[in-house]
Amino acid sequence: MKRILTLSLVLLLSASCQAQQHPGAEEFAARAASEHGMDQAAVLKLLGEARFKQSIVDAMTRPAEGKPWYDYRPIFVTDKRIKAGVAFWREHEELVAQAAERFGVDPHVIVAIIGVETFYGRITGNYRVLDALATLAFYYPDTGNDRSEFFSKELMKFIVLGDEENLPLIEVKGSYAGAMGLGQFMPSSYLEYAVDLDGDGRRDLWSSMADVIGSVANYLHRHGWQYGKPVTYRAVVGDGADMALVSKRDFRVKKTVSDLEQAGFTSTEPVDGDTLAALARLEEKDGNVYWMTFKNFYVITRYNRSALYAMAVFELSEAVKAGFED
Ligand SMILES: [Ca+2]
Repeated sequence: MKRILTLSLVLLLSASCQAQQHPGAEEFAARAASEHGMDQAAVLKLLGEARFKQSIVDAMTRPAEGKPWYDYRPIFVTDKRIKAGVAFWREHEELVAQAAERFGVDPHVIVAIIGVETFYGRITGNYRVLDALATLAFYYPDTGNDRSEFFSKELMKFIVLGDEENLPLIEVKGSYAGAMGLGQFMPSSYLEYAVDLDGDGRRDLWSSMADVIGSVANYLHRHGWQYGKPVTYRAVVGDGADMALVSKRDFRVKKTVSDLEQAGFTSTEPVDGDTLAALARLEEKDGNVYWMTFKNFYVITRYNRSALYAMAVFELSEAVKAGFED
């Protein structure tokens, strides 16, 4: 299938603008043609509309996830965000219940993800997604961890998505990393996991609250959410515990709770010995705190691969749930 519809609009609009040539843009356009049957010249024109943004490079080199937990937590787990979460849930109670039931995901976690990502839709990002993805695909900063290929793939998916959902590619706004809408979906996730819950034939993660809530629920579901199961419990660390078992970035559950007990880590809450778990360490002001993390914690890290992120979602979800049930 030729993807010309959306791109032809770009050709018209770009006639009056100064096109920018990016390193690697030619190869990208050639790949778009060979792999996706896109019009190579139109893709090159589109890329010519993308602007390099130093502010995007700067944001990428100082992510919030570089902070210790005691500085990260106050950004996301606040009274204001908890109260707004309860209000959001009450306002959209039927949709949240519908999505929770359909996808088998705990409702308070859906609410908390939207709360952490965009403050329930108040902050969805002011960068043009085209600028964000092109900057990170073609000018990725030298951080010792080159993710330009990841962003190049996302840029390609963004163009595919534009065609599928009829998005105005040179206007769409998002985060500095190119995440879009109330749930901050990257283009690949949008294509793969977004759902049309309100049934109007489009997947709209900006203005359809049904689609937003359904898509977040589906994302968690597809990554293996276990309804009603715990996310994480505090762990007590015994003398001589095997600290090598504490994960830094990979929270896949590989050990049983019994294994971890034998290695010196005990859950503060009762949990079956054959439950699969991992271990996380979070830095409090007066020292490290350890958590036994379960499959659902890992699923939250599919949204953002950071223990800080998953813990913020977990704490916010618990507080919102307590407020909602109050
Ligand atoms: Ca829809």
